[in-house]
Amino acid sequence: MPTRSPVLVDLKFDPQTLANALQKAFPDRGSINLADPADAGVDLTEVDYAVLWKPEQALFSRAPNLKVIFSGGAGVDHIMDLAGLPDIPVVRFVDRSLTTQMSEWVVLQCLTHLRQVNAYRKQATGGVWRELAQPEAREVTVGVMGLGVLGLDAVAKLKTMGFDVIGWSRGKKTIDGVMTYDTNNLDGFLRKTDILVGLLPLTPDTVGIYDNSLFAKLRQGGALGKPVFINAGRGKSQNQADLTTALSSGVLGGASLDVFDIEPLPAGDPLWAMDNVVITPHVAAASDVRALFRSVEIQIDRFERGEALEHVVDRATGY
Ligand code: NDP
Ligand code: OXD
Repeated sequence: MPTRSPVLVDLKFDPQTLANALQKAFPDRGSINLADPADAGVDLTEVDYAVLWKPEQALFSRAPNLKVIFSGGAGVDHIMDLAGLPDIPVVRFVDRSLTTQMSEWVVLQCLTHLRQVNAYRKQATGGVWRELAQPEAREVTVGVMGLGVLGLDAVAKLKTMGFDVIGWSRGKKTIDGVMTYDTNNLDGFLRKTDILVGLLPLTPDTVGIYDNSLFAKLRQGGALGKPVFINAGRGKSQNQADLTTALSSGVLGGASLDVFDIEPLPAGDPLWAMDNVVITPHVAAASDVRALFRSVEIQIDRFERGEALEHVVDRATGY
């Protein structure tokens, strides 16, 4: 029986969690963990498969015979930008738990702005007992940009909470009870949107897409008064200077941000001090590394049986 190639693992995750998960992963082929000093200098020339999250830059010259690359997360921008990326399948991580976590975060942020959690927190610090105007979820239109695995689940859960939900994607989608738009009618979508949720991948087409002109087209005077921006896609899709100006000038009434153009968000960034902004440190949906390795095992088995891999990135669109 031919020897099976070990799986190369270069994941910038918590090293202990990674080491624990690798004890039971890939029992029939083993692994090479670049986070383990004992594996750091190992010869990678015969390795077929790699699981990567923000890998080392020189990886592809060290591992020139890879057959498939698996992303450690749903996003693949950390791989697609790498110099020397070989022309082999790149597979996204699609997972129930990751999807569920993202929808929890999105629904939490929409409810936070709907129920004015920031304003009540500010009142509470001053000992103020005052009721604020309270629209119902159905009076608020949430516009979701990106109707992929994560966007579709978020749409379904926002609808369960009673929000009026609309969606925008590159290709037109049909979703029961949801008005959908494609790239031919971004403005029509924005004009109806009170809370904008960003769940787009980072690609050449989506860099800086959330900018001044986009924020200016969101609906003013809706049930929340001013529009709100929520982003858990990628930080480089937001023009952060424009976003900061839109928040301070009142074009936007608030924001919830999990992703930033520079991460960690630098100390002293004006966004930290804005009381209408919720900041989380890129944690909306974290990969469960055990589930990741199980999924990689299943996909390798498919590949070696000659079946098609699932969730392969389209090189032309970059996601
Ligand atoms: P998918 O690939 O399943 O979906 C992407 C969606 O974006 C699709 O609906 C696609 O349109 C749309 N899209 C892509 N490019 C454009 C464009 N130029 N114009 C309009 N629509 C576009 O991705 P996922 O839903 O799985 O994940 C989305 C992103 O979320 C990831 O790429 C990652 O960056 C981010 N993420 C963030 C996490 C966090 O913790 N903050 C965790 C996990 C993911 P179409 O349907 O027509 O193809
Ligand atoms: C992902 C992420 O892409 O965590 O999975 O950002």
